[in-house]
Amino acid sequence: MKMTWRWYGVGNDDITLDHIRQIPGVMGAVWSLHDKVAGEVWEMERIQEVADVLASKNFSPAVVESVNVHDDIKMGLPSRDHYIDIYIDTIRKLAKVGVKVICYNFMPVFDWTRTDLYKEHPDGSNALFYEKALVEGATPKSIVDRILEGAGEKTMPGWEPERLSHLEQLFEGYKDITEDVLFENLKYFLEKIIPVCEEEDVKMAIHPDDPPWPIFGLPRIIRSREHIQKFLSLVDSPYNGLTLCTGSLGPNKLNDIPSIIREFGSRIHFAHVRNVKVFENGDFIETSHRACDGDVDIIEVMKAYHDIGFEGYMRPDHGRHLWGEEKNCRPGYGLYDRAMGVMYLLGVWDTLERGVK
Ligand code: DNO
Ligand code: MN
Repeated sequence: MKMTWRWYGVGNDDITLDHIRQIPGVMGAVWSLHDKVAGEVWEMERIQEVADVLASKNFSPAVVESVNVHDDIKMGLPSRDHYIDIYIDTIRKLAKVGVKVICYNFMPVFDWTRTDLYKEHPDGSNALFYEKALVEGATPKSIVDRILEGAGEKTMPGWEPERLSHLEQLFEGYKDITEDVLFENLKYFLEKIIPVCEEEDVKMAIHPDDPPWPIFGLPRIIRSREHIQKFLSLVDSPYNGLTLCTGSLGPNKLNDIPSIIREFGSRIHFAHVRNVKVFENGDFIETSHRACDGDVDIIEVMKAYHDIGFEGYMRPDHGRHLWGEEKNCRPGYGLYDRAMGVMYLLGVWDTLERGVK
């Protein structure tokens, strides 16, 4: 297992590579060109620039999260071929600097969705929170406004104000897209890109839907064991793989994550590990990584990875915001709780490595 850390880039992240270097065991920085909107060309110079900065601090550039997929591809519009060509161009360029895994998602309109970015825990820390009834009774626009207002000046991947300002058009475009159609459109995309990935030795790793249920009538197709199985059979190649995110599958307690890891382990290229506490009414809040703090049994998750001999990349996913850091950090991406998360995950892993059961 190779431990990594999501980093937003020079001038775009208060947490520097020098900070990250001091967290034990982190060998790679998970990066992206965050100013690029879906469908834009990634220039080789920009890619090389990041790779050089990472190399200068001894970090591997092997994982990119995300290269976002244009909505025309998800909707299956005629213009999708143009955007797929651009995607292929990006895969080839990324391969040149040693990228081995690309994390992406296929969620219509919204990436992760929450109702509060800074919900307080009883201990005074705060974290991302989802109030189910609020989303069910709300309009998409009111949730977008709520999130963007909560974020203030902070930019967040998946919540680009520019793209979301066309909300009505986006919803109009998705009105006939059922789960089956979305699967078809994903298959079309994969059939074009996976042969290129095989040539370039870059593995695609789809991120599950967060939360793991349809919202605002939009289909969501990567949210359970059955969905994952169907997804993997769309194109049966090791290059068509998964980012297994425990915090995204976790809010549905029917998802048995350790058994999903054991079943599909050889197709998991990137592991996102985080914990969530799920309430009886369906609300959930993000917690520390510790198993007993939430409903995802992180120790069993790590055992499953250890048992299958997982050699892919892993990172702590969202953490709580501690000691006032929410004033500056990107929601979910503070330093302290994620650093503690790394230590917790490595603590479990190192213990398993010693053969202690
Ligand atoms: C939440 C995050 C996601 C992820 C994107 C990848 O769990 O890991 O927002 O970055 O879905 O495309
Ligand atoms: Mn994740």
